[in-house]
Amino acid sequence: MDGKKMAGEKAAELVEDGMIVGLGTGSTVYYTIKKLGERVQSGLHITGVPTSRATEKLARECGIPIADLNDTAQMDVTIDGADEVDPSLNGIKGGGGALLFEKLVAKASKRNIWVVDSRKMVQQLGAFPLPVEVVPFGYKHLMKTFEREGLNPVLRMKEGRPYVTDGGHYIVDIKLKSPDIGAFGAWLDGYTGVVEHGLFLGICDLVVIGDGSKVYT
Ligand code: ABF
Repeated sequence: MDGKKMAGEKAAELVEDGMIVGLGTGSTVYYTIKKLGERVQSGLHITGVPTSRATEKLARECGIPIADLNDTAQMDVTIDGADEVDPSLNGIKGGGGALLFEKLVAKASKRNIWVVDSRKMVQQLGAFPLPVEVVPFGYKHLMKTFEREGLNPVLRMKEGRPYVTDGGHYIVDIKLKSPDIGAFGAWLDGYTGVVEHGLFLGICDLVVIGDGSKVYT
């Protein structure tokens, strides 16, 4: 069986009646949302807070009641995907382009669960390029700075144009060079024009890993 499907469906079992659930973005949490939709059809009462337009569309198609983050004080649990996860449960997210809204929902959640297939588990973050969400105005100046730092910045494109996030920003993928990921994240946070980055540090509480034959947590 597909490890993504295993992990996604297993995490859906952790949702209890009456919960407010942050709904992540991507092809693994897709299975979580589908399974939650089935449970809603069988009588589960939850409210979903989506992290992207794509997830909102999927959740509505699955019959999951939706609320906006601004109308929600706190999520009981948020279930999301990730691109890389290290042994400390720090991760890189944003390969799907939803990192800003994902981090906003995650930081407003009592508990964060990531669903991944086993290939996402790494000893050290950085093989996956780090997504950095930037303001389009003057982004070329920021890219020049990243180039000077040897970070190999690449503007994310879609259909021949710069990819535009749900928040209206661009994404620049860079090389995570520093072994001190905390300091690197703080350095990025300090740059005018950087809206958010895909280092999710100290956020994840539990990873559900599907390896095709079984699920690990
Ligand atoms: C999303 O899930 C993104 O942050 C991350 O890039 C993606 C992983 O996608 P998938 O589950 O499709 O591999 O949260």
